[in-house]
Amino acid sequence: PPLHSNARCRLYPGSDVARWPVPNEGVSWGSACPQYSPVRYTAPAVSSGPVWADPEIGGFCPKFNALDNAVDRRSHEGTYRVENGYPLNPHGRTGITGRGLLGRWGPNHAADPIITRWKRDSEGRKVLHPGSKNPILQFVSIKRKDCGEWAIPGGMVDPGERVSVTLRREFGEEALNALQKTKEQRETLKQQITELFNSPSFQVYKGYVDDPRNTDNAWMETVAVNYHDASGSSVAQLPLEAGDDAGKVAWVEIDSTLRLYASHARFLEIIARERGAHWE
Ligand code: RP5
Ligand code: MG
Ligand code: MG
Repeated sequence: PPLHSNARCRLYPGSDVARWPVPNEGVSWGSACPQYSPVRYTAPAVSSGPVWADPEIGGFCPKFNALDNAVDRRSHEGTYRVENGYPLNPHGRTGITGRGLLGRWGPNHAADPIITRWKRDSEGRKVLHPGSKNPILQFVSIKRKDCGEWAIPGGMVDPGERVSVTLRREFGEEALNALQKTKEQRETLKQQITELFNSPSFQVYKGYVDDPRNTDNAWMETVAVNYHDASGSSVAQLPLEAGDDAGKVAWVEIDSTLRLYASHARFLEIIARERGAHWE
């Protein structure tokens, strides 16, 4: 994988804290970086102790690289190092220690549902790209409220939650505004998406995410899964409505010019190639 770069963005998201500038040669923990003096930062939203966040390390000794009660502290990338009680980012230095905006020490697990359909003309025929002659895929994209970037409607896996449940729940919350619906409306939405979410899916990626919130001691990991509405008859017909941490939602065409949050564009490239769709 390429060296993480969002995880070395100059200003930490939602703050005016500047990361210590880690040069490419200094990213790996294995390379010497004698001048390295990262800034310690944990956002007030985390240090104030909400239910989704761990306490400070000291009195609190989480079981790293293990299932710690309901909190999964195992990494998709294998065993990570723990130094003086603090877990180390498996992709190297970020210029910040502490947790920043992330609640968990070590891996913070998310799930990314990638819902796709073919672009069709008014007669229902697949539209081919004039250059590549390949059919064009579209995916459900949301505009994140926190940074304004377009992204996959993903979210955090709750303690003990099955990833298959997180995928559905986050799609419902961010792309269908399920949290603002009545119980009856939610039931209907659930029935409408069940068929697609139960149909054969394709696991696109599992592992580290190059997220701007990552620190030396806390980082994002995800499982990204593609659900494809091949006939265009199920989710393709649903009324999209942004909700929760999404400000907007839309079907967006997939191609190599996409600029998305974190490493999300890489996931779409994998899907486009796998499905023989237009990419570049
Ligand atoms: C990214 O952050 C993941 O790929 C996922 O899309 C997202 C989860 O965080 P929140 O949307 O809950 O902020 O790293
Ligand atoms: Mg969410
Ligand atoms: Mg989200």
